[in-house]
Amino acid sequence: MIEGEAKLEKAIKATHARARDQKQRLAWTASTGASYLVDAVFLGLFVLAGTIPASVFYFFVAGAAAVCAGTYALYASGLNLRFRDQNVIWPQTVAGVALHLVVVALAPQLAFPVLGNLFTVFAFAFIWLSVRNSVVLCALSCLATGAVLWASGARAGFAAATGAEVVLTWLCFSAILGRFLLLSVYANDMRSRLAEGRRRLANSLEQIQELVHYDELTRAFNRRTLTPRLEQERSRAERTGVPFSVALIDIDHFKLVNDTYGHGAGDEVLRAFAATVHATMRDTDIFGRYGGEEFLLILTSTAPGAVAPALGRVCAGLAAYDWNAIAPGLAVKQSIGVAGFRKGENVGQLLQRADAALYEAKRTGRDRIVYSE
Ligand code: GH3
Ligand code: MG
Ligand code: MG
Repeated sequence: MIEGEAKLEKAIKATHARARDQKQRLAWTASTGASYLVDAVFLGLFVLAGTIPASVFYFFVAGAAAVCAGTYALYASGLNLRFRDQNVIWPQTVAGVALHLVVVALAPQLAFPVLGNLFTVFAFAFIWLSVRNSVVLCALSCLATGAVLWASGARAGFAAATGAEVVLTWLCFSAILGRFLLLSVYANDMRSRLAEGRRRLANSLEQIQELVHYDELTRAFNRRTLTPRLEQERSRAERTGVPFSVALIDIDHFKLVNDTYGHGAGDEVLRAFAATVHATMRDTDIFGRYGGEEFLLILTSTAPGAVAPALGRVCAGLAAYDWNAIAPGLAVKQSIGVAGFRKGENVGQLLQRADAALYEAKRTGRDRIVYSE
């Protein structure tokens, strides 16, 4: 994919994600509104029960409506996207705390249910605010609550003079609990989404690991994996004196396969070729795709003079494979260059000798194994 296209796709994805977030935020405003509505209903009932004056109710409804409308307007206009706090949590929380404390100041006889209700505001805020902002929120709220309670003095209470007030206060606490229950549902949902995200990340990581080590088409080791394995064999052989050999296997006239039967059939041949070598090679040997239609087989603990049985089994497997199943008339042959490790040489030199042997195999008619001198 060209760079411009990649950038465009990224921008489109970001736009979609932003739109989804904004939709989610608008939905939150609805639940904030519903929460304030419950509070307003309780205040209204306390007005009817004669506990507080109607002015407190009107003040609360006006304040809550202003907070909800302001937040909704910010989300709907997209202005919130210009802030660092895109969810506008901080202003909403400060407004919520202020609103509750003013109600306590105006109606201290309801101090405790209203202060209890404040914890629903805190609970939502703490999910989103940074630890620093949470500390600031706690400190400010403590100070402000202290001041309001100090000013309220002995009038601060929890409205339980009549049966109606007792029931209302009890319902008020139950409603607070109910909202914590909703919060728990939300936290659980968030936890399971996080777990899902973690699972997907682990899957992606597994895929990336696979891409790093294996060839995508044939699922054999790729060159990146083969090189350090070769180096490992070399240093082992150097240290212990146990020999090893390499066989470069190149499919003959593979270009012709592509040209005659199509690239898809060519891919299929590469897959079947690698799978057949895998099925017939020794478990202790190492095999991978070295490039295009060229494969490398590392024959561990085997001197070049002793590779014939192992290599013979691989060649017999390839000869027996039903290539016609891929395309009628298709026949696949290969040339192999073998070199045994010589003490003191490096991996590059070893491969060069195997490549020279492979070249010789091609030059002398293909479909054969040539051993490096
Ligand atoms: P030779 O016998 O001398 O090895 O001839 P050749 O045709 O096998 O070798 P050449 O190097 O001329 O062509 C190799 C071809 O392999 C060319 C390239 O398009 C094809 N090839 C490389 N990788 C792939 C692949 O992943 N899929 C397919 N279908 N073809 C591939
Ligand atoms: Mg070839
Ligand atoms: Mg080749």
